[in-house]
Amino acid sequence: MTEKTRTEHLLNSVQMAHFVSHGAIRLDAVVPEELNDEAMRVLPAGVPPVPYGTPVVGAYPEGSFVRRLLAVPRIAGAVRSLVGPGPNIDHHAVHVRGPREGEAQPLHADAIIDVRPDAFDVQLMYYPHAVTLEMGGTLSVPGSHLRRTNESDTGRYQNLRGQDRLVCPAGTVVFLHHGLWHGGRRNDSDTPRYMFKIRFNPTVRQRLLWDTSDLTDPRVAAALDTDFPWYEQATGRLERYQRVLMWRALTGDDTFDLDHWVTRVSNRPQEATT
Ligand SMILES: O=C(O)CCC(=O)C(=O)O
Ligand SMILES: [Fe+2]
Repeated sequence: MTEKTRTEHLLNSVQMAHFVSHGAIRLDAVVPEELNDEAMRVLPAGVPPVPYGTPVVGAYPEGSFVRRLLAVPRIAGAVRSLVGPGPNIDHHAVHVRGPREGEAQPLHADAIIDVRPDAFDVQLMYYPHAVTLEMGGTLSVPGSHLRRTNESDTGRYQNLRGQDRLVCPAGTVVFLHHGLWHGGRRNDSDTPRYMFKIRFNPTVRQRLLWDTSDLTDPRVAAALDTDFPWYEQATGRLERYQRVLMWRALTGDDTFDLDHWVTRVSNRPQEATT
């Protein structure tokens, strides 16, 4: 085993394709109990902010709670697979949904319209305690991340078919594409719900950074082709089109396609007839 595989557990291509179609990947109960217990002592006091663009090593001292959280092999491997080595911190925050606070956050993306075709930010959301359906887990809409809406303009949408209301065991981490529509749900329980979020900015090209040994597995294309029940039929195709572009950027394979959607609209012969 190499040093890299001993300390990190990279995502595979099927998981990356899942991230590209869903806009998120969820790792259940990956944080050990001792660290979750420590989080419940540390997080209520908050984590002091750091300036935008601070490297991880500058943001969190060696041995600090957050550094040890990020060293959990499945977390380190997912961060490396999605944004690569040495990402910067965009911002972080401890999000608390207060007991019986009475309202939910409107559906939003943590971004204005972001049209980068070859880079994306990733948000880590860590839940140190178990989240029940009543406790105000994060709501998210799978497959919404490539739709290019502006921050909270989606706030008027309620109860989309296929939406995900997070219920999870302690120590669960969800990684979100920056464009995913989400929002903190209303907490109808008597317990505060904690979630620690870190947004990462990549500092390297996001290409083939994961365990690519299964790149040709047919489940990759199947995952990229996922349909979601809230999609309009035609716009659902546009989502697949966007995913093909994202997969091409991630792999460097400009021939990859799903049912010729991108190939067809890229065909612009330059040769004149003779
Ligand atoms: O608390 C949550 O579950 C989500 C928080 C969030 O999305 C935000 O504040 O931007
Ligand atoms: Fe948010």
